[in-house]
Amino acid sequence: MQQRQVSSFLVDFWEKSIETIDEKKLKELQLERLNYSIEIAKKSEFYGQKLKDIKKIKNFDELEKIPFTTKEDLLQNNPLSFLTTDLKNIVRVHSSSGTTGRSKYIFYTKKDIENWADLVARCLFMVGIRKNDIFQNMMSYGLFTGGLGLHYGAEKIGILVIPAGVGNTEKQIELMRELKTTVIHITPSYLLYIAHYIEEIGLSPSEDFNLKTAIVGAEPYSENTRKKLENIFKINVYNCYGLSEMNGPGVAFECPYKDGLHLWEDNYYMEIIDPKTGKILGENEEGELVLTTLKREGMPLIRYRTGDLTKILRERCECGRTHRKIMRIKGRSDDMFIVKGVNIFPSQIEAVIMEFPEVDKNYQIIIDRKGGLDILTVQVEIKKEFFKGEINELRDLQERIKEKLKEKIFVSPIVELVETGTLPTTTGKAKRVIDKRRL
Ligand code: DLL
Repeated sequence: MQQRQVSSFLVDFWEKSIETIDEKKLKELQLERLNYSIEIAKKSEFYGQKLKDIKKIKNFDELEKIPFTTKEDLLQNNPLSFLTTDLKNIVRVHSSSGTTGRSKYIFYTKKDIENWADLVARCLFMVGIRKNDIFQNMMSYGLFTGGLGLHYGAEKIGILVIPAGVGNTEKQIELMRELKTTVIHITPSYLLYIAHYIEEIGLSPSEDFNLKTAIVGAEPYSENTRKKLENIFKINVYNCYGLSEMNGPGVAFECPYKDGLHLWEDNYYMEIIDPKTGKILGENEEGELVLTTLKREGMPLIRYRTGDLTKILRERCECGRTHRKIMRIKGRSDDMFIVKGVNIFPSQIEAVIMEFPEVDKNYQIIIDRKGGLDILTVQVEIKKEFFKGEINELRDLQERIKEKLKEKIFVSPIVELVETGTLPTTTGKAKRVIDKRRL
């Protein structure tokens, strides 16, 4: 197929003007938009009272006077109390469920949807996705933002979109082969599962498909998992971060340098805080990401605590984009579990086990308590060829994984090696940790 060129207007829009805006100008723009957000937010019932004494902000330090907005605020208040406009101006709602079982609702005006699609298009364009690509969107369509969010962004570029949705792996593979899909959007756990499925049915992930790019996000995964996926499929895997409260996917995205995610600072003002004290931290200091929407009109959120742990990278990117990068999300502060008094994130365990070539694509973490003692078990799927090998070699592998884990997480786990295909799989967000102490 002949390469169709995007119009020079779009190239200007995504590639030159906004992405590489001069740093000083970006700051001015952010300040102007912060004031816009605060003013417009005051129109909502929720912020009306909260922000009534806040005058025009002249520098970013003054932001500290504004209280954070939390997930609990969204869960406990009437969803409509966040609206800045009449419901008749709202054209879409998405939602995501909170841990308590209640849902957070996010409302969009027509302009909000347009703007979000532009942001997603910017992300896709950045990693070389163009009109002649075939894009299979393997994320759930519906209230979850991963489906429609990427769909509209991809359509903006003019790509052929296959709205495959999540699940039905056999159909996904058929679509990929028949329509010669070049780009997919998928969660890391589902992509690992698909790789396994493809091998099971006797196809080669790297040779029997036309894939060149995977956009992978919606849940934490390690750099080693990315490398594994890139090796299996011989494609580029780019990390995409977002959350419903901030539109959905497309808040931050990796450029071809794959060394952190550019967070679109003309649309979101970011701060990193100490999750315990709320104190603002500097660049290169790890903490909780706090975001303020800068362009959203229907439902602005001011100083929203995402719960996601990361840091702002000090080093500027070689790609030339001025929007600063954040480190791959380490996890959510509420993902962390404590075993024998030690704080552990599932991503730390994943990073260690995925380093071993014998390890296949799935794992599970089980925490239990016996006789007052915490017991951490890591179940790891091992590739068939190794699993069928010598028992002594398996024991040796088990020991090596255990030692490496102990070195990294400071707790000695029980390591159980199981054959590929044994552990439960999911097409949506993976549930890696089963904490039986809480059952
Ligand atoms: O997961 C939006 C999304 C869809 C992002 C598709 C990327 C791709 P929620 O369901 O509201 O929205 O969940 C948001 O998922 O706060 C993070 O904890 C986690 N998350 C999302 N992307 C990543 C990522 C969507 N790339 C929550 N790495 C966020 C790590 C991620 N965690």
